Amino acid sequence: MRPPTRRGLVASALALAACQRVEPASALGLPVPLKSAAPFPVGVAVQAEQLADPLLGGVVASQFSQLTPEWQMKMEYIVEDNGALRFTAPDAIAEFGSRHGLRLFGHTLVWHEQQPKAFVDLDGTRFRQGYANYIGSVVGRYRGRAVGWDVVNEPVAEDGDGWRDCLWSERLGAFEYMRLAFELARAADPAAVLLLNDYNLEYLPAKRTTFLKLAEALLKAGAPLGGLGTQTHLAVDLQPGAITAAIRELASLGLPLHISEMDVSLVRAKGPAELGEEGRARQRALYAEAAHAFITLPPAQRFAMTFWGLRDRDSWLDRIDAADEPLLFDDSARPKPLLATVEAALGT
Ligand code: 9MR
Repeated sequence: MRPPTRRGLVASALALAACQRVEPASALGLPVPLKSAAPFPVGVAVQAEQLADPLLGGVVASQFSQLTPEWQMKMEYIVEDNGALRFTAPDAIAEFGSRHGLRLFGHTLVWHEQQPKAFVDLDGTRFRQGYANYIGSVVGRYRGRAVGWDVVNEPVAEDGDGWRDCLWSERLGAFEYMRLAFELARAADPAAVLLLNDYNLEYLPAKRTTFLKLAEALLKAGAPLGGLGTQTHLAVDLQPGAITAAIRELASLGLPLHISEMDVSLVRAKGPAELGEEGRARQRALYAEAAHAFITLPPAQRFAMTFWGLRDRDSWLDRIDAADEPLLFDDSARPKPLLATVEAALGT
């Protein structure tokens, strides 16, 4: 769960958001905006307090066309210990998106890692009712504003041997908790695109196969599954061609795809530390391969390509190892050469 210190930061940042303004892209010395270079939505993971900062808000509004709340639309933020729901930060993110013409993408309704106390304490019927209330309330609140949702996040076991056990599967059934989540989300917002999202799909072909079989089973059961999310958290030792193979295979069901959380770690590679020029060259190549694989999909299958944070210092990877530089913008929110690499791979 989130340490209280970070939660505490949000309230003061949100107060700032009320008088927020954004800097024009030209004032930041930015190249062609990324969102103009891509013929599909380009997303970024954000936190409300970042958007309240004029510099960061300006870069986000000028470069991107879609927002994913990095953690403030998860149960860890929304569900209070007494079961009350709070929406201050996600509302601020949604409001920023409306004001600046960016799409909002909801992340994430049901995730094995998030098991709030308020749910653990509920017994049988009340658990199911609480589940329905949660999904209905959250999706319903952003009805007409969120273009889509990660309905179930990371359901597949790493070795591809079935699905993960979690509070939701134990109380509602291993398949039923997922099917039901899609049904409830559809009832709360008939227009939102509802996705199944998972990670390591380019590293682990067996996991990918199980993920696709799960998607097929959901469709067969009548679940309103509208797209597949492949998180694309990479390290620079990923073999060339692996992303392309994954994207092609995931596209084989014909559903829209979301590269939903892309970053490329320099330091998580399994070999020796890759902070040198060779690691950076591999990082550029992986970003280029992902952009190229995505743009060569049929247009109707390009839901969006989302980067998991703006600045390197914002990244979850930097909290693990501050030497990492996984994103497209440096610690001062200046575009790195990687941004031009991505734009070149998109054909601009
Ligand atoms: O980057 C997110 C980090 O700030 C949060 O503390 C964490 C828990 O909410 O989630 C991180 O994002 C994860 C995403 O929601 C699901 N895929 C893996 C991401 C990185 O851990």
